[in-house]
Amino acid sequence: HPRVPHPPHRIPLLGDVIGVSITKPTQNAMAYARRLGPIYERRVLGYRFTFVSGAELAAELNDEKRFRKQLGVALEALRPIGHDGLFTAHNDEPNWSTAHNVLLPGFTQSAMRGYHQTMLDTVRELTRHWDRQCDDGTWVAVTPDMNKVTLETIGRAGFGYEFGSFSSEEQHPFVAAMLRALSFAQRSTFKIPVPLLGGALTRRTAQQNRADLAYLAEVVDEVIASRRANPHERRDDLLELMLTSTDPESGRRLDEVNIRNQVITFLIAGHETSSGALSFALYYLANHPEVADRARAEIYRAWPAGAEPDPTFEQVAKLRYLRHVLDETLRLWPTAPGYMREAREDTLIGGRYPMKAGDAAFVLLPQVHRDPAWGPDADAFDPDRFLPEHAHSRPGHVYKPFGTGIRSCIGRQFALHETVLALALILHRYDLEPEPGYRLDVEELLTLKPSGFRVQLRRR
Ligand code: MNH
Repeated sequence: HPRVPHPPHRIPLLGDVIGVSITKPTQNAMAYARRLGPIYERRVLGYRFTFVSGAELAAELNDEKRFRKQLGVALEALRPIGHDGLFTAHNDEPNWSTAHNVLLPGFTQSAMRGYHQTMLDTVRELTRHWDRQCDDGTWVAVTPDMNKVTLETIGRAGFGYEFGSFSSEEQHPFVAAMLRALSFAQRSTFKIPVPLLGGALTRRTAQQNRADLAYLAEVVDEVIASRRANPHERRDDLLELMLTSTDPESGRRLDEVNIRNQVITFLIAGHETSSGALSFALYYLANHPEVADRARAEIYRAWPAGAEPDPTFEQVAKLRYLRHVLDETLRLWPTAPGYMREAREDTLIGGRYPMKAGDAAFVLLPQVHRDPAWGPDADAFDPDRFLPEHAHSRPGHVYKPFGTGIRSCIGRQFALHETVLALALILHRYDLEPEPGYRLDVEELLTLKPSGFRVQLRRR
């Protein structure tokens, strides 16, 4: 069998540490993929990482019959935050299937209908906030405001809890604690202090991390307690499902500790990635006026210009072009930049690279989504790729911004509805003037987000 390519300059013991980036690992892995090809291996401090970025190999890894999710070191490092919550649970942990079954009814189409009004109210808080910064030359920082929208949305729609993000200029302390905890987790991936990799874990940061985790748990306990204190306010939401329903398959219910783990998981998984998706979409819309105009034409057909739109669930679901804008955004910048897949049995991938049962490879989505199989203009932003009549020119089984198989994203429909709704109201109401000279700077903290992207808003 041929050897899997690896970077030149392998150092004894340390391995391929030259060029490792702790702050931008995904973009770093993408740069190596461009040099080393559709599959390559990196060894760092005794760990071996295989990166797959070619469409054909990725399609194999996505096959549930041969492969399944593995947490890998990155998600293992998140266990102190998510424990056995859905995202960080091992495949065979009983709480995974119990929680999956208990929560599924919270993600049906009829459940989405139930969240629609809450999502709409939250976006209207954003536009009220933005109306105050319109037409006066203010540069509005996009990503922090998208964080506010998506945190409020999952808090209110999922758990009936308001963070009050729009009543203060500052981000909610939950967000600050969460970001520090994620950053600590990212830096603790290699379990040993590696100042060499930019990740000095001092006693002070460890102490801060303990305080942050305790604070996250405290907020979540308050979310749960406020529901328990108002039992008459029964709602159709995720918290109600977890507190009251039984897994029809096993007859089991979720215990107190696991519910807390799920709430933390949902508050993080349910807002970080959607916020990045909205921010990247606004970046592309602001920089492609012809795309924004086409999206507006569709939006104004539903809600004529000049009047306040009052979107229904069905109208939002019918915004096909805007949906393609989002699909294309998540092709170029899938905000969850990949996932690990482990072999169920000994196998060969690409017919020639052996993987033993339990061996894993990381599917490097942004690179898979730019494979030459997407065409010669794979790096260009073009929402029309997602027109049904162009399906034949897209490679099969590799467009996976929401992951693949049984462990794929449970919140996919939730994310699509909230983001399309938000983009529709924003485009209906404002022209977006991007800051001249801004070059896309993608910030990484497990998820990807545009950093420092600002716009001037003009009321239409
Ligand atoms: Mn989400 C899993 C991407 C929005 C809740 N999500 C995943 C995975 C990807 C992903 C990829 C699979 C990871 C893996 O295989 O290791 N998620 C996204 C993206 C968006 C998103 C790109 C927005 C855009 N996710 C959301 C929202 C919620 C959510 C919104 C909640 C309301 N996601 C989850 C949960 C899981 C998950 C929970 C874990 C599911 C499981 O393993 O059972």
